[in-house]
Amino acid sequence: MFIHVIFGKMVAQKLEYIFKKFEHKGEFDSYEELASGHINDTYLIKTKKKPFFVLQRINHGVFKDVPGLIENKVAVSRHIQDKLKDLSKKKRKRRVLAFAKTNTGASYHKDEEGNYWNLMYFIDDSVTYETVSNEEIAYEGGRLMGQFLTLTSDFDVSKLIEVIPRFHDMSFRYMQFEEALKVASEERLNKAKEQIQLVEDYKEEMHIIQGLKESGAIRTRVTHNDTKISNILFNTKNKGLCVIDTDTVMPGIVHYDFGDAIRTICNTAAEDETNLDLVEFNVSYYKAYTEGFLKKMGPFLSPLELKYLPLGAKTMIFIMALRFLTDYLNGDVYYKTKYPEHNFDRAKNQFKLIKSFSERIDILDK
Ligand code: GN1
Ligand code: MG
Repeated sequence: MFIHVIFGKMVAQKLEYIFKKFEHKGEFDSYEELASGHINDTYLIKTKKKPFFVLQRINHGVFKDVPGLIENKVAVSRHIQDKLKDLSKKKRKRRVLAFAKTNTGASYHKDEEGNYWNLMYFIDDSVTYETVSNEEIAYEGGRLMGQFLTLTSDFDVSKLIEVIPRFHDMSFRYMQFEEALKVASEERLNKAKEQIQLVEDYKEEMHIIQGLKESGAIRTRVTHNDTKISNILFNTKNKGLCVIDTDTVMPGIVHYDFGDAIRTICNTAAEDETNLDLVEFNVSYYKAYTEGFLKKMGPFLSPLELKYLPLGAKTMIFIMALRFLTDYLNGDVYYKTKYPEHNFDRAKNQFKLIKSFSERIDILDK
């Protein structure tokens, strides 16, 4: 208990110190850790008088070019802000992330230990979900993600750096998996036998979209690349408000943005639920999300892009299963984990979801 209090105070002091490096009118009051991410450290900074802020330490072990990452997301936010200029200032502030500058005019602060920080304005009266409980939320999630992609569709994609090269590249993820097989402990290899076999079983089908991308048949766009449900802010009436966590905004294909949202919205349980009987693919949420998504994004898609959206969803679930499994085999070096088998549980969960998806969705619905 005592240790916790001391630790909490030290963290608060550090956060206050970093917070003061940025230009704003806020006076630090307290902080709360927002612990849902697996990579960065994120804190809600409560001030004596609103607005509140979100302060984030970007994991520079995972993101090799943090200044480039921050330039990407600030530029994309500005682009959206410009597009929304017909809205009142108050409304616009709720629809797109706004980043604070440091006292020296930069978009990030690098501290004495070499950590990178960025500060955003917190969007008040908003909620996020880890799982979806009704079709309206699924529909609104789709509408908002579709809107994000339409608003960024005229942003010059060549201006964005690839924050993590080959992020959703199946051949790359497969190669990492094969490397992990070589270094994994006997114990973990044995435990994961069934899942390792599943990777082999799905391999060919899961490379189809990669092939279409490489041949140029599917175009590269500005994409978000981490469109899980918890990265969509809703207002208190469950209307989609703002897409958050734009760290991985970079060139990509529409299928993975569609797919990652489906992966989380249509899972009847959280991605690390261990009771696999609770993990099912919810088809009515799939339909609702797709309807909302296509309402905005439909006119922007080619027939081929459209045709492969369902396979994109399946592929995205598989990529996550593969990445969680790979990290488990590597000894949990990438994702934050709360207990030793956490990554394995996440992988099993995703494999169960693909199974349920395959039973319920015709991937090339003609
Ligand atoms: C990571 O940290 P977070 O939760 O925003 C990961 C995503 C995964 C997600 C799984 C840079 O995102 O790709 O989909 O976990 N981000 C990175 O929940 O690897
Ligand atoms: Mg993220």
